Amino acid sequence: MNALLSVSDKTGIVDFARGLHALGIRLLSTGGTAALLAKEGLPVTEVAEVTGFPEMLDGRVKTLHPKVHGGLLARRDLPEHMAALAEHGIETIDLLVVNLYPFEATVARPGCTLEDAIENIDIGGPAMVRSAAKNWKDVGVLTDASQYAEVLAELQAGELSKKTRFALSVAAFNRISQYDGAISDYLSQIQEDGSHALFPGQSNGRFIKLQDLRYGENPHQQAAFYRDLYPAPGSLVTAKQLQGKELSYNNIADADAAWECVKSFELPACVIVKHANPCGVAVGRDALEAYSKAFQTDPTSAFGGIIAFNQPVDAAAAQAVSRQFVEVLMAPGFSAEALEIFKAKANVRLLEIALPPGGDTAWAQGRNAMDVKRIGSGLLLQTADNRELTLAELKVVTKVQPTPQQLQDLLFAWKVAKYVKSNAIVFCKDGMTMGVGAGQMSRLDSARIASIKAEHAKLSLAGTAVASDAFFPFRDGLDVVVDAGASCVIQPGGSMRDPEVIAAADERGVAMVFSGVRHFRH
Ligand code: 93A
Repeated sequence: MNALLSVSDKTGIVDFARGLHALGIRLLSTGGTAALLAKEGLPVTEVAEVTGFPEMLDGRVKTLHPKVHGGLLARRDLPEHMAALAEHGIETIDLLVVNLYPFEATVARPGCTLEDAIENIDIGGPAMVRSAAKNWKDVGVLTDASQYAEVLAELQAGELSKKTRFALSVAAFNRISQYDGAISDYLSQIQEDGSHALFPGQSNGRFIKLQDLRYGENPHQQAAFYRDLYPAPGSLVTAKQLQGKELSYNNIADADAAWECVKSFELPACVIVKHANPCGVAVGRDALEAYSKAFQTDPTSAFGGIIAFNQPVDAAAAQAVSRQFVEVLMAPGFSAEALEIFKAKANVRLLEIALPPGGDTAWAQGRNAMDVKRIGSGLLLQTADNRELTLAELKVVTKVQPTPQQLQDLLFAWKVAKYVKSNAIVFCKDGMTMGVGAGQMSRLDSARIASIKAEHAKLSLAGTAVASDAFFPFRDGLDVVVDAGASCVIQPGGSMRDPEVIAAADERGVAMVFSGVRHFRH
């Protein structure tokens, strides 16, 4: 019986080889491995001797030879195969022990050059592993030192079982797949001169585990946090935690919702999120004003919220925020005084996160190009809802024309509604939310809840702008928001009963614009 040993990581190989030798197994090996075994006093035949070819091209070609691959691939149950081996003077190789050039460890080293990486792509090793693993019925293949003890014990007791050989083959293909994955991941993110390629901002279907989480949405669920291999700049996973307790599953989900919303504004903005919905959104002159307005929308819900800013947090904003119970606070930066203020609140999780570069593409907006939703044994995939609305796209459908101020409020309300779970009804005025109705099965109930919330917050909805994420199927939805105080409305339009709803708006003397876009969010 012949065993071929060719390992980069030489841990445990001498003892294993000694065990094989004691069983009368002949040892074949490549340069470095052979030298080590010989030094330890083991009889070993160099592969170069078997092939009649020296190792060449700096070791790039060592085992890539029919004498090796023929010996690994021949089916022992086929007389033609065995005759071919005999004809060409090839001996079977029945046990293969290979671990590969350390590609993963090489590219993980800081300063690794493209040349280093390329030289550490093993070709002959994986080729042999594939040959042996394909021919698992006749060949045992070991790809990791952790397998030596068990395999040796089994050989000492007789021979490798079919079950073991199959398990070794599966493990071998898994290892090769992992190895090739590492090569493809590394090469995909650099350019031919070794410099970093631009991030595509799009998942290539591969994720890197950032951390295990204490638990999932609930304590009885296990959870972990993964990021795309190449995150878009300004996306949540690029955030740096400056202080506070470890992020929880719900913290991360809510922080994402808050960040997605706040970075869509150009003016200084603040978004407060609870259970994935914004419960307060506002723009202002500065962080403090934006926060104060956002907080007013729904002070009750803001308790324990996730707060996001799209500009650095200064001392004044930090002072104001630190008066409330906050789970996570995220911003593109914090002044030294702001950091000092939060030092006294060690539990508050502070996340520093750079804004995306900006532009038209999902990548430039720090967004995913695709949305994925897991369903029972399947996936739903869609391009992300990256649609932004401009003033020019609005279509006034009523006799009453909105004033420029109303148009501003309508666009603001529309922007917020996009980040509110459907059915979404959002009342706004002067760059702040005045009532948010989220996640109801009936649009009417969302409208009612929004006005109840305004009542709780002691805000008047008189003269507000209201956004509805989808059209009003009947006039009743419009009546509810106008009864609550809205003086102008934005909605996609497109209902069979648009004429009825427009007539109702005219009858009630409010302005209504159609956006032509729907923003369901589930
Ligand atoms: O350069 S290779 O891709 N060309 C080969 O023909 C070849 N054969 C085995 N690398 C090759 N190997 C690898 O060499 C093995 O996978 C193993 O990692 C390493 C062992 O070399 P040595 O025994 O000289 O230390």
